[in-house]
Amino acid sequence: MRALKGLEDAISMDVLGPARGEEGWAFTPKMDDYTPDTVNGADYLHEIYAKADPEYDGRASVPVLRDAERETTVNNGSREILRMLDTPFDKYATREIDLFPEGYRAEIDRVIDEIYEPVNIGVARVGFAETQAAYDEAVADLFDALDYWEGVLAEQRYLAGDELSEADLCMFLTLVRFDVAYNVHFRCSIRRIVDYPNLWNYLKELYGLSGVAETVNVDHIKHLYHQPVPTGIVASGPDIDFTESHDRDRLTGTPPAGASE
Ligand SMILES: N[C@@H](CCC(=O)N[C@@H](CS)C(=O)NCC(=O)O)C(=O)O
Repeated sequence: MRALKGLEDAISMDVLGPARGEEGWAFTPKMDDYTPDTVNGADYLHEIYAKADPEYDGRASVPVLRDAERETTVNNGSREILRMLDTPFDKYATREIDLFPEGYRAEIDRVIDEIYEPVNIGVARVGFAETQAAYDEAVADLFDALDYWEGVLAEQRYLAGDELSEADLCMFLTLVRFDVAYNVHFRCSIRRIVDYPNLWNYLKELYGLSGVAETVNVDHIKHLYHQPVPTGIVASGPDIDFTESHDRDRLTGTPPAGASE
């Protein structure tokens, strides 16, 4: 959202390292393309939560949106942050893109709700299943949902209709990690996204939108998801080329002008 709207100058971004030790997420600026905490100079994410609320003893999760001037956290919910960047931050956007367009709003929220459990959370339900029965149920639910959206995307360019929306970004985040992480490490292995003609072409179209490719770091994805393996070995494959051409122009609808230059 930050890249699509051209909000990079309004909102800086720090990137935590992949490993979570005893103190949770850490800033590891000496490792490849991870950054220091440029706002508070913290070593650990939990320090940032404590700064906003010294009594806080819950999980310190990412993403977290911070207010650098007031030195506090604003929100740590990905869905709400996505909406904030799209609407209240719109006045700072340098690209004219509305991913919550009038006329589609109810449908966008319905789709975001519909994909959240089986797809966005579904991959983790599969990956963290502790019994065969729990795994079997979770993996079936995940692939039922992917099969369903494969059918929708055969007829429709985007998840909520002819217009690119926040729902597509929610789906993108799971799809772009799927083959390189969830399929390998979380045993989401019935099919890969490249095996679904429509989901794969849809994923390539989203990846190709202006600014999006720069937000995807496959090494970061792999190091995050593969690192619980006791040896610390990161799998080298699969070799996925998100930059191959896609076939989505066969359907009605085009991405917003600012996103497809
Ligand atoms: N409600 C949050 C959940 C975020 C979340 O679970 N993030 C994971 C990484 S994708 C995390 O930070 N986990 C660390 C932990 O649970 O300790 C959201 O959807 O934004």
